[in-house]
Amino acid sequence: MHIERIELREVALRLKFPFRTSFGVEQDRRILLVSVFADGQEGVAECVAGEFPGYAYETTDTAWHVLKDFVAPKLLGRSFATAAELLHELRFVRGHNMAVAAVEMAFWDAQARALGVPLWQLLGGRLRDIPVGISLGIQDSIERTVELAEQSVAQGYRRVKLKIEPGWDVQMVAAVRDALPDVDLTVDANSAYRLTDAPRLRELDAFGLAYIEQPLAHDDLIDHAALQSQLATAICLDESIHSPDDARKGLAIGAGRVINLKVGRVRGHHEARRVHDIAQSFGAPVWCGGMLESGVGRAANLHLSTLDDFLMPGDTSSSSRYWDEDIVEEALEAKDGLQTVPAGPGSGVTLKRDLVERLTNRHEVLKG
Ligand code: OSB
Ligand code: MG
Repeated sequence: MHIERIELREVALRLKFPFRTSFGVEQDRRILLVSVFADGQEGVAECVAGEFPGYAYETTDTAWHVLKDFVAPKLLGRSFATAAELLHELRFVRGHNMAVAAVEMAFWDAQARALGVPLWQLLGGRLRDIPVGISLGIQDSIERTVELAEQSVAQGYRRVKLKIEPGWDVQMVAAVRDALPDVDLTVDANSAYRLTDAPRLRELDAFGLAYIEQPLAHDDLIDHAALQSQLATAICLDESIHSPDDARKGLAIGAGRVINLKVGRVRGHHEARRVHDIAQSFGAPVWCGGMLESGVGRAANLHLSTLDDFLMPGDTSSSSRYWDEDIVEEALEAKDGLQTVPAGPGSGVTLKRDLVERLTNRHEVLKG
C-alpha cells in the first residue's frame, strides 16, 4: 500500500447528554478523523483522544500535532505491506498511542477496502453478533440511575456498567442491584480510589459484580495486584494497559483478571490483537471498551470485537444512544443487546460527506 496523502479533520459532535465520570464531564466532542489515501483507496479512522487530558494524557490537539509533525512525514510517499510494517516505521514515537492508532486503523481500513473484504476478516475474527452493554455515567440521583439502568435492560442491553467514585459507590450500586437482581452488573472507577480504600471496595463484593474496572491509579499495576488479592470480585484493567507487555505483566502479577481492550489505547488493531492473544493465553476474557465514538470508531470497535476472546459484552452500544445524528450513513444499532458487525469492505461504514463538512472545525491535507 503506497501512502499518497493523509488528511486530518476535526469534527464537532455534541453528545445527547453530558457524560460524567470520576475524571470529568464530556459533552462537546472534538473528534479527530484521519484519512489515509493509498492505492486509490481512502481508509478512515477516528482518534479516540479526548478534549482534555482526564482519561489519558493525549488530547485532540496533541494527537493532531503528533500526526501532522511526526507521523505523517514518516509515512507519506512510502509503501507498507502490512500495518505491522507501518507501526515499525513509527517506533520512534514514544507513547501517543491514540494518535498512532488512528493512522494505523485508517491503514487497515484502506487495505481491507483494497482487498474488497470486511475488516473483521483481515483481523481474523469469527463472531458476527456482538453482545453489548451500556456505560452509565454519574447521575444526579440514585433514583435516576436506577431508572436509566432499568430502561437499558428493557432495551435488551446485556450488561450495565455504572461509573463510580468515592461517595457514589456502595449505596448507589446496592440500589441498582436491588432493582435488577439478575443483570450482568459492573462498575468503573476510572482511577478514583487508592489502595487504602480497599475496605470500601471490598463492600462491593456483596453485589455479584462481573468486575470492578480500573479502581486505582492510571499508571499502576502493583497496587491493583495487592487490591485484587483482597477482593472476591475480578478487577478489569483499562487505563493501565497500553501494550501487550502491560497485559502480560498485569495478568502475570494478578493485577486483574479481565481486560478492557480499547484499540486506540494500545496503538491500533495490530497491537490490540496481540493484547487479545496474551489475555487469551492467561485464560482472561477481554471486552471492547468505548470512548464515546462516532460511527467511525464504533464500527472499528465492532470489527475488533469479532475475535474469539471477546467473551464479555462491550461498550459498543447503539449510536443513537449518544448522537442525534451520527456522521456515518449506516445505522449502528443494537437489537436485543446485539450489534451486527457492519458488512464490508473495510470498516463497512461511509461518511455523510455533507454533514461532516458542515461540522468540520479544521481540515488539513498532508502530502509528501
Ligand atoms: O473508562 O471506559 C471508560 C468514556 C470515555 C473515557 C473512558 C471511558 C468511557 C466510557 C464510555 O465508559 C464508553 C462508551 O460507551 O463509549
Ligand atoms: Mg474504563
